[in-house]
Amino acid sequence: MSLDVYTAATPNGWKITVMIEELVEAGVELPAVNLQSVSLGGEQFSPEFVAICPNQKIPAIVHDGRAIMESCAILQYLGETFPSPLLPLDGRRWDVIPWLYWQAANIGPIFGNKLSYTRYINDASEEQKAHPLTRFAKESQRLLGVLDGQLAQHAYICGEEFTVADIATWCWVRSWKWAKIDITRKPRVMDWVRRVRARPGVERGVAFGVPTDEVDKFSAERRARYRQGGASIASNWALKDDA
Ligand SMILES: N[C@@H](CCC(=O)N[C@@H](CS)C(=O)NCC(=O)O)C(=O)O
Repeated sequence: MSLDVYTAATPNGWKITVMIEELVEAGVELPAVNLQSVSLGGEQFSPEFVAICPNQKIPAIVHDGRAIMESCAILQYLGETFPSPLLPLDGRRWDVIPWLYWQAANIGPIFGNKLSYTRYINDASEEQKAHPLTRFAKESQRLLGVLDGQLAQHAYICGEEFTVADIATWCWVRSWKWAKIDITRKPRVMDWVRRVRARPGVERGVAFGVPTDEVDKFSAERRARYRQGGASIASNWALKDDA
């Protein structure tokens, strides 16, 4: 029985490759993992991919004949199917699950929108972008304050153990420079970003789809490629065609 992972080199995609590598680090025996790179230049709309992921976005997995979409649902599924400290299955589960939902409902959309307005949206004027940019920048800072509050109490978001909530949140917060979201005024958040990055499983997970010397940096060529791909996603050309 294999585990098929449909992903790409993006924050939501890396959540799953990091999770797989962290499960390996935790000593879990996984089935053969089959990583499939999905080109976000349009492959996400192909009938084959939509049959697996009706929402037309990576990541998605197929395990044991079951297709699952939504990165945080996948983290929960993998955490429950392959038990490890990454998702406790006793009462402490409820220390973690709300923070996984928090990431999915807050950090992902807000950081994602801040990134889109900062780097990708190219069919709106600076004036049109000003209000959403301010709103997403302010809300990002509020969310960083919430994260900081958790890290003031313990080493990781939900306690002293590294969990799926850290994986989900870190994969977005680590891209703070790319999204131009200043975390430098939050030393605890900065420390956590570095501490998580130093984990061998994380190191291997974020290397997916990226040249070895560009894991934490963007070359000019990769910046241009991301801008182009991101612009078509942020401006939703596929939906415009239907209008
Ligand atoms: N809520 C979804 C968001 C997934 C998502 O936005 N994926 C992006 C890449 S990070 C994507 O596939 N974009 C392609 C598109 O929007 O067409 C999740 O957490 O899985």
